[in-house]
Amino acid sequence: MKISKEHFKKEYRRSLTSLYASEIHDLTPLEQYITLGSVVKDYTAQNWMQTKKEYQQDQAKQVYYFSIEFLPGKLLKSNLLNLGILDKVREGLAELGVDFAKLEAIEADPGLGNGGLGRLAACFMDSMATCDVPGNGNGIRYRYGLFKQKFVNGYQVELPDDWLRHENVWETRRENKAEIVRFFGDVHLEEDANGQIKPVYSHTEDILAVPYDTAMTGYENDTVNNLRLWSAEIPPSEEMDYFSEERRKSIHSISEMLYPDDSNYDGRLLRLKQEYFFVSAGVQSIIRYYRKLGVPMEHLAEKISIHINDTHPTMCIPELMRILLDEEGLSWDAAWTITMKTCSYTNHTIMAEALEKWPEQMVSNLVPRIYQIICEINRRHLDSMSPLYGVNFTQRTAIIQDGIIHMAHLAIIGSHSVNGVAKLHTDILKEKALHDFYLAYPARFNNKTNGITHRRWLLLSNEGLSDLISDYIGTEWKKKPNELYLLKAFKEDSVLLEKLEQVKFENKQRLAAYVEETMGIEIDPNAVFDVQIKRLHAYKRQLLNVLHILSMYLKLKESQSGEEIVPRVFIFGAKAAPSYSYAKEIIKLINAAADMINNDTTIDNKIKIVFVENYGVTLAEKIIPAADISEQISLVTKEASGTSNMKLMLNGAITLATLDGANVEIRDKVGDENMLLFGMQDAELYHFYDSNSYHSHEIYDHNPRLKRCIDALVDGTIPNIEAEGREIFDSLLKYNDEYFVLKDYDSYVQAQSRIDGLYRDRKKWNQMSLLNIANAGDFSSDYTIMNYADEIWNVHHNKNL
Ligand code: 26W
Repeated sequence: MKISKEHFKKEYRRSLTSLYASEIHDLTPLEQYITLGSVVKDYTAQNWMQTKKEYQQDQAKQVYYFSIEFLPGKLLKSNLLNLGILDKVREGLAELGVDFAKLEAIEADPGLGNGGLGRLAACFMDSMATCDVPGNGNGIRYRYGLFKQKFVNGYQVELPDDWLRHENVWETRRENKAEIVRFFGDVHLEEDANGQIKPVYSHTEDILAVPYDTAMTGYENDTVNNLRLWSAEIPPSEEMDYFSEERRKSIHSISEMLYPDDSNYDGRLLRLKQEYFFVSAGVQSIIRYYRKLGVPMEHLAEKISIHINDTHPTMCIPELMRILLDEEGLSWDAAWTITMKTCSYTNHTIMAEALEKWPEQMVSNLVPRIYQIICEINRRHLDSMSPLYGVNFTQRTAIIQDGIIHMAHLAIIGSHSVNGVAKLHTDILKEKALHDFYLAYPARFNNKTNGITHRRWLLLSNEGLSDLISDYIGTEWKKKPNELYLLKAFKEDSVLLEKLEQVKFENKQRLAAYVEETMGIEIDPNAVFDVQIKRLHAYKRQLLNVLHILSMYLKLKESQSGEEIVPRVFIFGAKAAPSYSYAKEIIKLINAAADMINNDTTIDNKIKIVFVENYGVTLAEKIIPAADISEQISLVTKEASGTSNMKLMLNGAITLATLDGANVEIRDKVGDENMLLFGMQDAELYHFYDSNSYHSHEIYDHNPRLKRCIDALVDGTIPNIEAEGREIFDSLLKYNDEYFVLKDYDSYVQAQSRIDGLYRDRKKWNQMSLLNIANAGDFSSDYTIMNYADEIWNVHHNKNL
């Protein structure tokens, strides 16, 4: 779709006239933004309809990506980039006297996710559209997204994220595609007129699920896929008669807010309701579409692929069985075969506390028919497995155990594919976490290492670097990201290396301006920007990072030798789940350390700590291009993959990492010499677990430098952390340091100490930076999605990559 600047300007004027019947300058920035949004939406509408029509006409196999979280980020700039009109629109608006950046700032960032899982789903939507994969996202349109984070006296405070207070220009309400979702009530099976066993429901509580669709534009192709987010509303049937406020509340509560836990299952009924709500609405709408194709139900798996993003959408399996059995009248075996061929599951974590285990009673009460079907799936699993593998094995893999329903077991038993999100993670699933299932279903297990969309995380958020790259290797890399590899040829090109340093410096200046403006902290763009941005979790070891900063600070203080260190700015971005008190204590510690160090005039600004508030997608786009060091310091085996590691690598940061998750594959690509590796490897950790021989206190007693900064937690060195310091001190020494912070401390400090020397050698540093960029193309989610399409979903994708 060729759109000229003049065409855009005409469209913009036409749109503001029809929307507001007034001149540009009489409009508020919000109105100017909404006008722009509606013009861009029009530009996508044609292709959106065309894409849908073609999929139906060609009866193309489609994939439905079920995820309880989506973190798309702001869509204005990415839609303009994908339409290929970003520069034209920016110039056109400027000529109309409108500042594009101002309008961009107004757009809400839909925080419909917690972290890695939700953002991955968004990167996948962008890549599916760009790779011409017939992909549909299916989730929940939360009225309130992930809480807004504020620091009050260094403590995290959560505020509601009212992201829909202004109109959301990108969504389209599809009332005519609404579905009814049934909860509670009784179900009994009865023989109907033609002898078929049919469930009869009574006293159910029905909810109207109304879909809101958002266009997912592909990059410079005419493909526009769909993200469908469901909203819970009062069913028309109930509109008329008496209606209690309480009932109204309970209906709306289903899509009211996102649960802010990102790796801690806490079995709330409302969460289970949310999971069945978007699953049932989604599967029913798929079957409604499929019936229109007029293809026998037996062939469903040839036309439809349902992907289960972690265990939260696992009820897709019994829900599809319900429809095939109860509405389509298929036999159990026929229905089961179709269901398994249609469904596939991705595991994103091995953390025990994150695995969903729902009380049988709660499930049977809320969704009785689904519960009946889960029981039958479990019974048949036990029947078929015990003769082959014996009772113990079968018991361990059972879905229902001691009144608990293990959702991961149901997801695996009901899917034809089970994948991990990085090589090490998938090996751990096979050898440890899901070993029994791997023995029973080896062919189902496969690895799909995560990826990121290089369009948002480089083209959009780091235009300086993108332009520099294109100056040297052309623009093919934009569509073929592994062409970034061509940059290797320039590693001795000092002009390029200097320009690379300049681009990084300008990004750091921009971030420094933002930090000054929003936090009043002055940071030096010549300093090393050392970045750790991810959810606050003990296994991600933000504590190890701050303990090193403390020891660096204390060393600086004590060695009045004015030791010449390269100035450091340690940048943290992290939200803690509101109920995760330990994580909130670490936030307080980091902020208290920041207050102390940032205001210590004796260290000549050599060290600064900047803990940015309300970290999310939009802030990540500001921080990542300015990063020199990427902190990926989780305890080995705990981080399934990580994706910020890939984003920071793509923007030229040097990765300081344990050999955990996808850090291993980053090392495989760029080489040890272009990273900073430290810490235990998985075998050593398993030895500690098996021998139960880890005693953190011993390390504390024999390492004075470490002891000094751990004591600083409780000896008043750091003001205002009495309670938190004690808690953290005890977690390390009294409760034996669950995440081996003390064990990895020395090698971490050692790796950190290499940074000064490397950073001072600007040519060396810039070469390392260039080689990281050159090797990051392979982590584009375009390749990840093509692997899913070829090896799991068996759906079309374009071959030009
Ligand atoms: C039940 C509460 C809950 C909510 C979310 C449990 C678990 C989750 C997610 C699975 C946690 C998550 O986001 N995991 C992250 O997924 C990323 C994408 O695959 C990985 O890169 C991260 O390593 C993993 O921690």
